[in-house]
Amino acid sequence: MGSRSSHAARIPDVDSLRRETGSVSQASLRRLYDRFQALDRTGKGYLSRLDLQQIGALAVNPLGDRIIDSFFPDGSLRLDFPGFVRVLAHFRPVDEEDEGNRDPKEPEPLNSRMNKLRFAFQLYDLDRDGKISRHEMLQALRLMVGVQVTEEQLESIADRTVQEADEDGDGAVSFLEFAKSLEKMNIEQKMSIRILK
Ligand SMILES: [Ca+2]
Ligand SMILES: [Ca+2]
Repeated sequence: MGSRSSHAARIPDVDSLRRETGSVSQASLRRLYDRFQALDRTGKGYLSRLDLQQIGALAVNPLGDRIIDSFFPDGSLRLDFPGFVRVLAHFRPVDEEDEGNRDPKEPEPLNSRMNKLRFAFQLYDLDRDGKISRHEMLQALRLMVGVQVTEEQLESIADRTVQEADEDGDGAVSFLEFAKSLEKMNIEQKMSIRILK
């Protein structure tokens, strides 16, 4: 394992990356860098969508394609290492020790509950207007629910899901409504994939 020497010194912006992502350890960054290089089979120096589809946890996730989209904001086709770490950091479990030691003046780490929720929210809010419409809910459910469910059933699930979360009655789910409706759910566990540890 790790016969290829990838020194932390060669990793771009190590310190700012570590701060931003919630103090990912140097060793984890090095492992991630190895992973990045392994996924980059042809040694291009960046990753494409195709490269990311090799990640097993994404391949089996019903919203995997949308998660892959979030690695490529603004229609870019190339993912560099800092971008790779930033997106993966949302999936890193919150370390209670980190939380306790965190300097309150520093920005909230990407793996905080709030940032995990924000990340999840934008997987639904396709047109980025800050609300999940009934139509967007339906599209997401279509990906998540098996083929045995009829279109009619799907529409009624979408209606119910939106209605239950929609507190101000505008027919859509805002980020706050989304966060509130997930309050009781263990998003920590649902959105933690042990990639970085
Ligand atoms: Ca929307
Ligand atoms: Ca609403």
